[in-house]
This record gives sequence, C-alpha cells and structure tokens, in this order.
Amino acid sequence: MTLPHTIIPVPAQVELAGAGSFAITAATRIVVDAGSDEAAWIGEHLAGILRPATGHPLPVSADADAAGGTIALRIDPGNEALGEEGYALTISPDSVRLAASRPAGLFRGVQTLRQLLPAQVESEQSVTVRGPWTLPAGVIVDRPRFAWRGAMLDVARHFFTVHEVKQYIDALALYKINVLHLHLSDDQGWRIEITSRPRLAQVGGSTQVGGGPGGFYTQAEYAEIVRYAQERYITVVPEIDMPGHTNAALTAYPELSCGRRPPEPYTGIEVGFSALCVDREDTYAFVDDVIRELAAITPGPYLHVGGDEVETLSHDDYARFIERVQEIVDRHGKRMVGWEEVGKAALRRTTLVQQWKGDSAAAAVRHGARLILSPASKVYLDMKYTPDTEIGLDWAGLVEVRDAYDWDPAAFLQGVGEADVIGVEAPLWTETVKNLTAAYYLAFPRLPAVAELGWSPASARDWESFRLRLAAHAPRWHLLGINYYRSPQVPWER
Ligand code: TNX
Repeated sequence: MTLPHTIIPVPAQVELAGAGSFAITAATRIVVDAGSDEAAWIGEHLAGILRPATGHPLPVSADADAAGGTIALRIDPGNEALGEEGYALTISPDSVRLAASRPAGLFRGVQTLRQLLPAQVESEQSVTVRGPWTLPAGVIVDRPRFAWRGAMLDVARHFFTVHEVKQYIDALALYKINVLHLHLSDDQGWRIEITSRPRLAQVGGSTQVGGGPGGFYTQAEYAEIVRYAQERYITVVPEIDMPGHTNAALTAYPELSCGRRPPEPYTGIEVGFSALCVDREDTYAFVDDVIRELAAITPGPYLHVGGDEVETLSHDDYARFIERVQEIVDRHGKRMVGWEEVGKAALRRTTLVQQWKGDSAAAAVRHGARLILSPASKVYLDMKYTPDTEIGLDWAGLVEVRDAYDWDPAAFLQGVGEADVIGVEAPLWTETVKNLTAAYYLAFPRLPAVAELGWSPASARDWESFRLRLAAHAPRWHLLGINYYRSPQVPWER
C-alpha cells in the first residue's frame, strides 16, 4: 500500500492530485502579510525548520504579491469556515499558498507543510544530497474536531527543567496539540514559586520521588515556558492539586494540615493520604494567595485545581471545599478545571471536568459542565505498553498503541456526546519517569495517536492507515532526538 501522505493528525480533506510538485530551491522565498507580527513570526518559524537541512536562504518578507517560487502565508479573517485553528494549503508547481483565518491556523498548517517534506528536513545539518525538497501538488483543507487537544506533564513526581519542558512542547507542536497541562504540585514536590508563601518552593520544592534534589520554577521561568508555548499556539494550564496530594505544601506550612499526619518529606509513590485542613479559614487565605499569583502569571483562561483521590475527607467537606475554591478561581478571572471527583460539588457551567477513571464525570455533564476525556485505560501515557515495559505503571491495564488510538471520545461514556466533550488529553504521570528520554519513550508513539483522536474527523481516522503513517515518522524522531517504543503493531521505517 503506498500512502498518499504520512501526515499525523490526518487532515479533514486531502487532495493530492499527483499533478506535479513544488520544489524548494535556493530561489524560494517565504512571503507573509505586511503588518502582522504573528505572520512574520510564523514565517520565521517555517524558515527556521527549512533552512538547516535544505541549506537554502529562504528569506521571509512582507511582499504584497506572491510571485512564482514563493511560499505565501496569509491570514484572511474572512475565511471563517476555517475557525480558530483551521487552514487551507494549496500547492502548485510554481507556488505554495497557506491561508488561515487566525494565526493559530497558519501555525498548524506549517506543521502539515513540514510533514509533507521528507523526514530529513528535521536534520540540523545540510543534507542537500537528500533533496529534492518537493511538496506534492494538491489541496488540503483542515480544521480540528475538538478544541482541547492536551498533553499533561507531571513535573511534581520528578522535576523537569525549563529546557526539557520546551523540548516536550516542540514535540507537541509537531502534532498540533494545543494545551500543555502542567501538574505543578503533589505530595512529592511543589514546583512553582509563590512569592507570598516562599516556603512552598524553597521547602516543598526540595524533594522528588526516589529522593533526588527536586526543583521549582521561579515565576520568571514559568513565564518563559508560557511564552514558548504561546509562540506555538499552545495554552499552558497550570495545576495546583488540592485538597489532597498536598504533602509537599504541608511540609512547608504544617499549620494547614490540622495535624492529621505529621508532614514529613515524601518520596514514595502512594496516593490519597494528605489533605489540607478544609475547615480552617487560613486554608482559604492560602488557596487565595496561590490562585491569585498563579492567575496573574497565566494568560490562558484555565486554572486546574486537581481535586483527585482524597481519601481523608467526608463527601460534604470535600464538596464544600471545591465550591469555595471554584469561587476563588472565578474571582481571579479564570475558569476552573478539576479531575472527575470535583463532580461531587455544585459546578458552574464554565467549569471543565477531566474524566480519568470512571463514569462519574457523566453526572457533571447533566449540570452543564463540559468534559476533557483522559481515560486511563486508553490515554494514560504512564501505563506500560506490555508486561516487559521497563518503566511505567499498570493499574489501569497495559496500553498498546492501538488501544490509545482505536476509540471514539463521543461514544466513550453513556450519555456523553460530541457536544459535551471539549476534547481529549494524554497525561504523563512521572512516578517512574526520571528524565526526558524516559518521558519520550512513554509518549511516543501514543501521543501522536491521541493527537489524531483529538484533531481528525472520525470518518478520516483508520488504524491501518495510522500505523503506516506512524511508521514513517520514526526517521523524523531519530533526527529530532525523540526516543520511542518500537511497538510490534507498527511496521517501522528505519
Ligand atoms: C492517578 S489520575 C492519579 C495520579 C497518579 C496516577 C498514576 C489522577 C487524577 N491521579 O496521582 O500519578 O494515577 O497513573
């Protein structure tokens, strides 16, 4: 079977007619709309991808007319049908035109263009011998099925540096993921500086699973991650997990614990034992300090407050706590996101509920909340692929590539349809994940599977086609330094 293309996620509409191709040569220019900083940045981003491997200069300029030999990037707000992130890519032998109604769509389209070129385009060295750098003539019109296509990285169990997070963001961008959920606090570590509560990072940040040194982001470093993600049209959603998963915070401020358990640094991987003292007013002053500072440094509309796995509180105490936190998040101008347990509380219609283990999230839908689907048995990237996988957990089962790919978010939960689902997200919990190499091994190839699940129309998705396209991405990952699991379900190319 020869594939017409190997694009992941598969576009909504593709017509590659076979009528010739456009060659990127020493004379090719990139032209962008005059007066648009974002288009100029996206043009430079494209040039930055193409220049090293092709060795061509590829100047970016704001010329009005796109003559022959140009790749034109155009933002046309009139093109409403393309929505926030859609794009239309038209390739003919003498020019390439990429049009979108919003800059985010242009950026997504650039990733498609990138994937239409040979994998060697990802090389950092000129490999002109691998040319010609041709794009097949045709038309691609594409837009996402779901608005939320997320990846979560747990930087609490093991700390990841700013540089490592940026590398993960680069991998997300290639697959049109648009949300990076950062799990910033847990029993084993607190990872964000809160200036009004300095001990959180200083004391709570000094541990991690296995006893390593931990670490935290200063607010400036966090802002740097947010900016890097924003440049790739990825929204950062920070999570401070509460009222459970708070042992690290309690080691910093023991008075918040009601003396429930003497807070000692924790470097194991059990869950469910810690909780903030929900009936003390001090606790809400603490929550307000944290949420206020986090809201101020987070341009995106969402703050995730966790809410999972609290085994030490009554149903009512838990629900009251979540309702007060929801009010605080609202007061600081953000929308709350919580793990499915928050459905025990009275939720606002603007709140998002993240399903992960069961069907309790379906109840939240009846109250008007929308769901992010992250079923552990399908998309938890920390689950082992097979019994032999050297890292990862298996409490939700083994998750091979096909398991991650072959399901439909709009048919997964009883009573939860397409309109109730804002999208899908693939969490990577890091109890067993010490570094980026290990993170990539678990994320690839399941993350591209989830990316396609979230972006592509159900009618365009097909396991047989996906596994062949996936196979063609391996050479790209080799050049990008992305480690991956060579699943026997995929006929990998060298
Ligand atoms: C469950 S998923 C958790 C996490 C663990 C994960 C390990 C969720 C909301 N809570 O605390 O890291 O399982 O797979």
